[in-house]
Amino acid sequence: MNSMRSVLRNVCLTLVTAMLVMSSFFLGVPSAAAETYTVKLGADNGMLAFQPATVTIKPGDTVKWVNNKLPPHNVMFDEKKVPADAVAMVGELSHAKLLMSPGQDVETTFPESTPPGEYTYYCSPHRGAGMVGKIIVQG
Ligand SMILES: [Cu+2]
Repeated sequence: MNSMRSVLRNVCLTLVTAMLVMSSFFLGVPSAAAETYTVKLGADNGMLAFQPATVTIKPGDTVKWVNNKLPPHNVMFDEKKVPADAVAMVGELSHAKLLMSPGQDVETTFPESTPPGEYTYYCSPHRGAGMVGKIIVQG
């Protein structure tokens, strides 16, 4: 009888330990998985535009720009059109190198510390033609 009790106690302890380990594992996983959004450089219809022109993301997400029509293009965040506390990040968010061939891509992962707000960017060769896009980072 005693040995039966101690076996039961051991089983209970093992179960409780397992549940604690599992719950701490689940707590460590971020609530929402990071996502990747794709933006085309040069619209399918041949317009000098980012497609889509506006993308809404959360900190931790990634934006991937894929060279499409009418290259060369690049991705330059405008330090005058990002949140004031994000001006120092403009360099690391941007991709100054021109993408020459269709299918080439660059991507930016917005760090968890990215201040929420609107981030306007442009393509250097086509800024005058209105090739401007926007990333909205949610809080
Ligand atoms: Cu361009």
